[in-house]
Amino acid sequence: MKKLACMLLLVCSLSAVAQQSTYTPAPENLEARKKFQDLKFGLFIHWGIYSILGDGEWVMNEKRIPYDSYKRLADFFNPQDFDAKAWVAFAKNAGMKYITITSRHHDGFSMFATKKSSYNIVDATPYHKDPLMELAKECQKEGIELHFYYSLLDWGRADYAYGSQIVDGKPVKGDWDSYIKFMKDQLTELITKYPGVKGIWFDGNWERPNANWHYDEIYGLIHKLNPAILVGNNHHLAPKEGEDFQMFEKDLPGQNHTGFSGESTIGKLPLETCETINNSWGFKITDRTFKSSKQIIQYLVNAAGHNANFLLNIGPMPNGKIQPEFTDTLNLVGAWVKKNGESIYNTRGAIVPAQPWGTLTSNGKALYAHITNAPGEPYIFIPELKSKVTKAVLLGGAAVKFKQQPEVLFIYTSGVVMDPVDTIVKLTTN
Ligand code: FHN
Repeated sequence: MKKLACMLLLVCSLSAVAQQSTYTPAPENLEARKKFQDLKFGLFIHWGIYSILGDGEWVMNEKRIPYDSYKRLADFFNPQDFDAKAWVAFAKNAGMKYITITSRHHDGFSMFATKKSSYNIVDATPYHKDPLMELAKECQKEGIELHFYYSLLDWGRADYAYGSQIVDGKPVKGDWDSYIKFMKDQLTELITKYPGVKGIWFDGNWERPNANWHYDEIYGLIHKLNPAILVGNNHHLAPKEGEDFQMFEKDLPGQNHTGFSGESTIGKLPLETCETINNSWGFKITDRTFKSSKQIIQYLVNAAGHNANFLLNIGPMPNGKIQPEFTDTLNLVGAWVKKNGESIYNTRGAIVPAQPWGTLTSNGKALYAHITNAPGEPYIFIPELKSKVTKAVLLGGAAVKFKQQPEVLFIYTSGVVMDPVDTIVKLTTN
């Protein structure tokens, strides 16, 4: 009897905790979500001391470099050519509206001036400067939004105890409470010291899926410090309480080519998908598998059609420069976005399912049919279209013939010179 009463008490107190952690986004957060969706295109940057080895950000783990040996890289990290102005100009020129940069990756090295660990770019490298502060200031000046990537996983810290078994939500070794506190302290620094931070991008949950990450406290703290900050977590699962956007890695929402996205049921939050410009997140000197401007533009278009932002990753070199192959490609992408931006920025997608010929985006009364695969027939059709179309033109060009039947719209493409990247037909609806 006594046991039953205790259990009931436990159940009641647990549900009280659950209720307390129910998250109601603040009005400024809802506003920030909308703005974030409008931005559509962002630059992801993976940069850390690993770039010295030119073998990606997992090099310590993959090459089994002992932590104490790996740490020596800090001594050689001196990115004299880092120029926040050049990076922000690079993003703007490509048509990107926000930057998400690694503040700390799985190697545990902090790329910012933190008081919570001496293993950071200011204290542990001959560079002695804080690139994230310079970037934050430049982003603010140039109207580019800034998000910080933050790794939950840490290969080196004793309190994280990488490799430890998880029992009752905690690693058996290490000191979980100390690690959670450390993260909260660093996040506080990132949010309170750096101007204009708009989002936190967590990663690494998947390494300890059964751990209690104390997200109620961590997300609660972030929103307490700044209710408008958008929290996202690359856990590859359905969104959790307290998150403000949902991300997909190397997959469009609903796809699962990577095997990561199987449990990522699409929620109601703003969506984002990230992809690499070659095949690496961090700088990899041997990786020449550069995506073409056409592939990148079509990924952006398809992401928008799936109602998602596109976060395109680059891994800058250890000297702080961006390799010329990336600049060349993104110059072309930028020129395309400049010309066709009205069909991407501020739009929403998921209007109809993806079609064999391409996808649709919308903005108010305008619909944009993006024909990225030339149709076999001299027409395309858009099914399930509820609104009445009154006009169809090539974006910035001549009229296009169309016929609307109940819930199906035919757009006739004979005589239309198809663009191998994206033929955009702008439809006006009433
Ligand atoms: O392990 C990381 C990887 O290094 C990179 O940061 C990507 C970016 O989405 N996320 C993890 C893999 O899911």
